Amino acid sequence: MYTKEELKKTIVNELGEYNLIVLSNREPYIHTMKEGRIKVQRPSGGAVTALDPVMKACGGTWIAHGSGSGDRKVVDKNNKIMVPEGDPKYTLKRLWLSKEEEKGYYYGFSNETLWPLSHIVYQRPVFREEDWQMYQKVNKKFADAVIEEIGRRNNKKTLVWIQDFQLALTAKYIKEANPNIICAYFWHIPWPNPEAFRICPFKKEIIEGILANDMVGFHIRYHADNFIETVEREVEAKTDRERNSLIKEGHETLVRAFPISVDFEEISRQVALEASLKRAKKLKKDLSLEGKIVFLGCDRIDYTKGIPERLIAFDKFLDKYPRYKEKIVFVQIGAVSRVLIKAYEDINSEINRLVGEINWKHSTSDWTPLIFSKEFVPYNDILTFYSLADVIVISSLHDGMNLVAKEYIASKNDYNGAIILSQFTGSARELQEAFFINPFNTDEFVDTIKQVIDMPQKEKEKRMKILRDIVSDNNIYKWAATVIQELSKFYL
Ligand code: GDG
Repeated sequence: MYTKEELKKTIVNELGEYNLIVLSNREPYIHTMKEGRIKVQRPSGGAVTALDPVMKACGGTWIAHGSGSGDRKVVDKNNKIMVPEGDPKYTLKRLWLSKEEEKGYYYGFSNETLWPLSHIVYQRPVFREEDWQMYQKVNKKFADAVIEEIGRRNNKKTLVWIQDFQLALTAKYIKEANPNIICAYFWHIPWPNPEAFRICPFKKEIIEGILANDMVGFHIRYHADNFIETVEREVEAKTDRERNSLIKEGHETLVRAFPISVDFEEISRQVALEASLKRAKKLKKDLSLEGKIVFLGCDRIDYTKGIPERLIAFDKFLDKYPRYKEKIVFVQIGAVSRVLIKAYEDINSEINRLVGEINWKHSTSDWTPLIFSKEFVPYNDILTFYSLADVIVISSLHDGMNLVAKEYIASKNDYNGAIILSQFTGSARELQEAFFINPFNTDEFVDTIKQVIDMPQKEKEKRMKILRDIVSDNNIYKWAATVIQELSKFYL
């Protein structure tokens, strides 16, 4: 297993005198005001889950949008705070956005344009000129924050590691201000095929923004290849097949696949703690899960995650195999997100409606088949839910990687668990011992639920053992080290 100590060594060896700055829209810690007191929370979302352990291991500065109601109260005059609280390991520098900026850049262009454009789930992207203007403005604001930060650092060499689709143009603005800064970019969601991307009115500017980076990473080769094909069709650039890079106006961008992961060891350790075992017992009792087969869904509530599809499959399963009534419970947890957007309001109502209908149809006086909580769940409790669930169901219609699958595997110290996994997730490429489904195919989904229940325990354990070896060998520290090593080979 690749350890955080090894990552630290890699950073010292490869990054040497470089400063590391991470940029992302979402911050890793949010301070909120509740009843006059400040509380700190780790928000839901894949990029934060993956990068927080990396930053804890290697230090540096993380610049992100300060979105919490208590965020301004706790930062110093440079908008900085050391995190995590109690055991500070790196600097979080917050930048502030007006309501207008957030509306156009985040809700509008990021989540109503780029998100549906990149996920092939038949949700029509919205193209609004005013959102695009705001997206450019805020991307520039992030770049300015980097330049301001570097100004204070006496010209030390800097590597800026930019995260995700909200910041596609930032490298361009950084390079305009200082071409010596090395920029690496990681796109956390799928890159669609060129036919899907070509409808975007701002496609050339987006591609050119991304090509300002020195390296661009995707989760899987398929997304990287889609990106290369898109560039070849849309702008004038040369492809170097040997180096797997794109050259535009003399500037080279390496294109790589780096499958992201989780902190396997830490999750494994957390779920084994006495407190966690106690919490699991209590949760089972409180939710009447004792003696039941527990199926779990855990997602940020999003229309890409295939939540209605899994509820419908569960409903059909109970229709087809009524003998499982009262023996099985499906628990769906995970926080609502992007609530101001109509498509998210719609998916929330659809899930509420389905849960109501399915429970009404199948429940008995002492059994409710579906438990649905859309409240934000503290991360420790998420891990506890994983540890007690017999099966996790991941039915994304399209997903860059999906970290829930890997978190679940890391939590199964006793090998007692199974994964139903959509073939349209990035993680499906690695997790070959999962039970695969096409979430659009309800009958196959129902049969897979049955197959998992029927599979002998020994066989399930064998599969889980293989899955655990895969995730522990390819943990988040190895992911980060591979990115740094690849950059260092060419640029540092
Ligand atoms: C994007 C890409 C890619 C969920 N609800 C709560 C909560 N979560 C946590 C989970 C997990 C994370 O959020 C979700 O990560 P995913 O990877 O499953 O999905 P996205 O948020 O869509 O992430 C995805 C990822 O970026 C990384 O590159 O894998 O494909 O879409 O860690 O545990 N956490 C807490 N409360 C919740 O209610 N604390």
